[in-house]
Amino acid sequence: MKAAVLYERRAPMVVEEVELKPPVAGEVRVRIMAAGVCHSDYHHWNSEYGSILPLVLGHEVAGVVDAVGDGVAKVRPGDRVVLAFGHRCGECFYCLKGEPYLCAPPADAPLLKRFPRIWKGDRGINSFLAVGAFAQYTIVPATNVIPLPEDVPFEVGALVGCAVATGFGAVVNAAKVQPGSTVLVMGCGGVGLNVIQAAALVGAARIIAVDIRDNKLKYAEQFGATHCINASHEDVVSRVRALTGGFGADYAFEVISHPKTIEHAYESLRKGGVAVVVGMAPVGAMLTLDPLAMMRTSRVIMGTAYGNIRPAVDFPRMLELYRAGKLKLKELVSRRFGLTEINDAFRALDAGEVARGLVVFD
Ligand code: COD
Ligand code: ZN
Repeated sequence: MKAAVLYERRAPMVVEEVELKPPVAGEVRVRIMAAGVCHSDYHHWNSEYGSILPLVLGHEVAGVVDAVGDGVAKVRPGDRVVLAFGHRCGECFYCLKGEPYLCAPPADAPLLKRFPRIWKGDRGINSFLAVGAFAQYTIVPATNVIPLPEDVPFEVGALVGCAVATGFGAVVNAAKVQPGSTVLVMGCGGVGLNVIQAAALVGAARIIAVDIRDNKLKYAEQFGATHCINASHEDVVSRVRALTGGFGADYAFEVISHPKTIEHAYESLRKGGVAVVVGMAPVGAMLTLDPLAMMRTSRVIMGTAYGNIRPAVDFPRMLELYRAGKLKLKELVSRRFGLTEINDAFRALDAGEVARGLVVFD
């Protein structure tokens, strides 16, 4: 198959012919139809987060089942599917507790020993987040495969795999935003726009969107923001105070990945408010928070990994919300790229040109 391989950080990915090992027991091979380009892919292309090169990036995918390993009854070749990324061993403390987004399999777990699945001659190539979606095919455990209804386009399905899951999950599963709330959303990219539309869906009264780009704030309004702040020339904390009569926001989501903007999110809260860290800050970054004020104001700061998503439970409900016209997902797709244009797709993401760019396959 063809895959886009990252051999060196910050260097262009190389689209080339590679070999994919066949699926073993419990696994599914999927022909990829659409793969979103997410800022986490960009982070791992750009910075040292511990991923080992060479690597095929991409983790937001929908496609068609192409082959199944022994013992897989859940899907058959020809089925349309959305993929969840990462591991869900089903046996660790967190999986048993219903928090599979925190899955911590033992180091010798078979599901970790599956890699590398992609080879170039005698050199193994890793698959980002156990998916590696910037390729014609991927192999994943059957537990990470969720059926995609016939009437939902592959592009929409792909977005459900990360941007929607992470944004919607942050609001609904992690923060559990209450109707009538004032919600601050910092960063209006593919994930942030889903935080905004999920907040609108659960009945937030005021949604204050922050970005440094006016085109992103336009998108934010289309997805339900009631107020916009351009942080390139406005002070976020004082603007939020002014917009809320000095009170502050009930919830503040940081969907950018900077320690400074996490601090601003926290400082924009009312007493008892909740700041939610969605973005992955650089390794080793630290926050400066006033612990005395934290105690006196009963404020909360929490993290959320992958929107605290349980794919088997949450993907179908997000797909149903799309089918019911309650989640705008087609509107997120602002540009399509072929696999050979992958480096341009990364440039467009970094330049802030797209709500979501997608790599599409014939
Ligand atoms: N102030 C305000 N907005 C800013 C600033 C700033 N200083 N800097 C950048 N922005 C804006 C950009 O203009 C852009 O609109 C937005 O922030 C970022 O959007 P995208 O589209 O580039 O990125 P997303 O939405 O794909 O991803 C953002 C995340 C923060 C989710 C991502 O970077 C991340 O950290 N993901 C890990 C979290 C996680 O759970 N991941 C699951 C798999 S992604
Ligand atoms: Zn992602």
